[in-house]
Amino acid sequence: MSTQKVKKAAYYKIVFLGDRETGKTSLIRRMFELPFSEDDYSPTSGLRYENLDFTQNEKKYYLQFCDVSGNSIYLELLSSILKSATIVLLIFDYKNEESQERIKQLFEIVKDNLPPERIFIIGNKFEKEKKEIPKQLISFISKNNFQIYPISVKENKGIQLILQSIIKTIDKI
Ligand SMILES: Nc1nc2c(ncn2[C@@H]2O[C@H](COP(=O)(O)OP(=O)(O)OP(=O)(O)O)[C@@H](O)[C@H]2O)c(=O)[nH]1
Ligand SMILES: [Mg+2]
Repeated sequence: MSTQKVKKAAYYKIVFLGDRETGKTSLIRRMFELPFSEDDYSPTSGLRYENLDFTQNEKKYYLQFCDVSGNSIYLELLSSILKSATIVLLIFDYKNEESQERIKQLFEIVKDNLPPERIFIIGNKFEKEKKEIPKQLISFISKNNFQIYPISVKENKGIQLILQSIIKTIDKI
């Protein structure tokens, strides 16, 4: 009797972090091409994992999205969540200064686990904003040489660029 071993593909873990209501779950839903809904906010409790498999240029990518509640009680879990992370998305809300302060705190934890090129700074709810770096973040962005990805999950803007940057980063691993 012969047994055939099927090699399981490795998933790259992409962690979504940010304050409550910054739009992490909505962003993941968009990446799955699910419709956006502005009215029914239901906070994520703890962690949720969603796997996204797709093919680009005949190459298969297996992504495991880890959607982390923005409630700060879950911060204790962060170091274990980050252990096997490939990329971390730090998400803030252009309309909410507290959420901008929060990504600076999160970065202090994330930077011990990942190099800067694996940390993406995402500004959501970029709708009628001017194309400026929020003043809370000016020195943080320049000190660390980051770029901001301005997106609007609502208007479906900027999301493809994030996916392309995830792929580019994975291709270099
Ligand atoms: N105007 C606007 N609202 C958005 C956008 N993205 C998300 N929202 C709204 O913001 C609220 C919070 O969205 P969620 O995706 O649940 O936020 P979250 O970051 O997952 O929140 P937690 O799970 O509590 O951490 C919802 O009412 C969304 O409809 C956006 O691009 N523009
Ligand atoms: Mg959520």
